[in-house]
Formats: sequence, C-alpha cells, structure tokens
Amino acid sequence: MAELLDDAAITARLKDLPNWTRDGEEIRRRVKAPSFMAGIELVTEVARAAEQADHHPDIDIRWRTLTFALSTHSAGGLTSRDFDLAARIDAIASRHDA
Ligand code: H2B
Repeated sequence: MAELLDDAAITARLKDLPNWTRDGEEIRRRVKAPSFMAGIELVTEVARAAEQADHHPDIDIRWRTLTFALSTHSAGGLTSRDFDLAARIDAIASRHDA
C-alpha cells in the first residue's frame, strides 16, 4: 500500500505541480475547458487514466469548469499515487487546451 507523505514531501511534490493546491488531506486543481463537451471529453480521458492507475479522483463538473480532488482513501491522506495521477491530469488538460 502507498505510504502517507509527510508535510515536507508534500511541499516538495507540489513544487512540480503549480496548478495544484493542498486542502488538508487532499490536493485539488480547477480546469476550465473550452466548452462543456470538451470538459466532458477531458473527464472521460481522466477516467481512463484513473482506471489504469486504479486510483480515482473526486470530480466536480460545473458547465465548463472542472475540479479534480485527489487523496488516497485507503491511507487516509496524500501519497505518491495522488501526485502521479495529478501529473497525468495536467498532461490531459494541456492536450485539451484547458
Ligand atoms: N482511489 C482513491 N482516490 N483512493 C483509494 O484509496 C483508492 C482509489 N483505492 N481507487 C482503490 C481504488 C482501491 O479501492 C482498489 C481496490 O485498489
């Protein structure tokens, strides 16, 4: 099982992910897609990446604004799995001009 990261490790990993902010035991990022349907397509790609990683974000969809939140439920906080998936979400978002 993935190990919980301490505050220093979380701060270090967030330096490589400027779009993400920490909110307690999770990290979150907002993405503005060019349109509602582009946002849904982006979410579908994130869903595929999440299935592949067997790690799943909380996703909030409001018209074309998406919010992704990551936390490792089984560990009760942040692990490397969250930061690895965050980087994949960033790559997908940039391919979607978001
Ligand atoms: N996603 C997240 N965000 N946290 C988890 O602890 C988690 C998950 N656990 N996706 C996975 C699935 C677990 O249920 C399977 C069995 O590995």
